[in-house]
Amino acid sequence: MKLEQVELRVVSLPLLHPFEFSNATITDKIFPLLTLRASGIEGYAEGVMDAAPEYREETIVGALGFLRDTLLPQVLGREFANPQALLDEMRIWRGHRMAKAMLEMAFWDCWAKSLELPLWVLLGGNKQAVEVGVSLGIGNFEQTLKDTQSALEQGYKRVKLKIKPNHDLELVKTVRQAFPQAHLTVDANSAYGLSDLETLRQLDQYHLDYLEQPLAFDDLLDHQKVQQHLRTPICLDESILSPEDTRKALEIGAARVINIKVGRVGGHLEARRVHDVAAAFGAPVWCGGMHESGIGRAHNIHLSTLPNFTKPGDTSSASRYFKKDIIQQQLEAKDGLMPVPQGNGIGVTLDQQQLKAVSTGLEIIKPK
Ligand code: OSB
Ligand code: MG
Repeated sequence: MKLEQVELRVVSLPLLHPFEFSNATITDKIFPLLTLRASGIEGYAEGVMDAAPEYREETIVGALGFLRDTLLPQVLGREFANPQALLDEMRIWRGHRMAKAMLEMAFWDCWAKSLELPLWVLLGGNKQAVEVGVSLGIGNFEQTLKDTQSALEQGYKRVKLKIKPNHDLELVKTVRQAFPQAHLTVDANSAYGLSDLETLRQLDQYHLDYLEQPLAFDDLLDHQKVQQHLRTPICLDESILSPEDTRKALEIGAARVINIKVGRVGGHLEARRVHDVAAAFGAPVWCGGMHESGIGRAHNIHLSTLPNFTKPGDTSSASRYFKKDIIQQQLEAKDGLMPVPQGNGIGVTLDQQQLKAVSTGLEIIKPK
């Protein structure tokens, strides 16, 4: 496919409810959207980096600069036979996985459309719908109990609670008592250290499916030290940027479950390799979320059709997040199952009018 042109813009979608996690509170989902035109076909992807580096190091301005000044000048105007050829070209640059993922994912969308196949078929998936759960932000106990009940009534397969020091054991105890049979997990977004081992051990009594990212975003070794003392499996999110990270984490026993975010690890090829490495270790994976719009959500759903995605993902109904999405279709789960869009490529199309209303800074980048 010949890479002809890229459009970059920044989209700002107000969230229906502010979302608090251990390190930040998000009120609007702000993200860069990339439109690729390759061999006359348009493909789409969104970046999962935020305006500020509160999750990992990458930021929106950093990604736009890297794409505009470094990556795109090198690849625009050239032919790439498949996503691997494009990935090989990007290998010389360190890091910037979220930014690289934007181009790689849009390329997959174009490539699948050119082959007249849905993305999930090309990726090698085997499901028409994927199991999903919800991620609840930090709030008061009463609200969390209400939201848990409502999610379970709607059939969501798992409820994840955000925790932080002093907002942990009492919360989990309360929710567990109210819902003795529910699949519950917690996510600390790196809020704890080794000195919190006793608190983390106390979580064992609430039979959580897993404990997500308790320690530093860039650590594996201390996770291994904590995992040794826990019955509850640790699931790594922030710490896993690559298939190599996955191998190392599973080899030393730093985790037993892996959260895959296609944007965080650098695109679908890398995400599939993370999936394959985890499968080789017998470790389940699931698809994380970053409050994506319909474009990123559709990519996530397609990826989740791979066979080792055996735990429910965070790609719940778009209507839980936004009043109005930027796509024409509605990505809504029913009984905890999210249908996989069946058109070619990612199978969703932009609502141009809504996109215009919520985006700024359109840049059109062509070959030099
Ligand atoms: O750690 O999984 C996370 C949202 C933003 C940044 C990080 C995380 C999250 C979520 C929400 O947990 C997942 C979602 O509902 O999209
Ligand atoms: Mg997480």
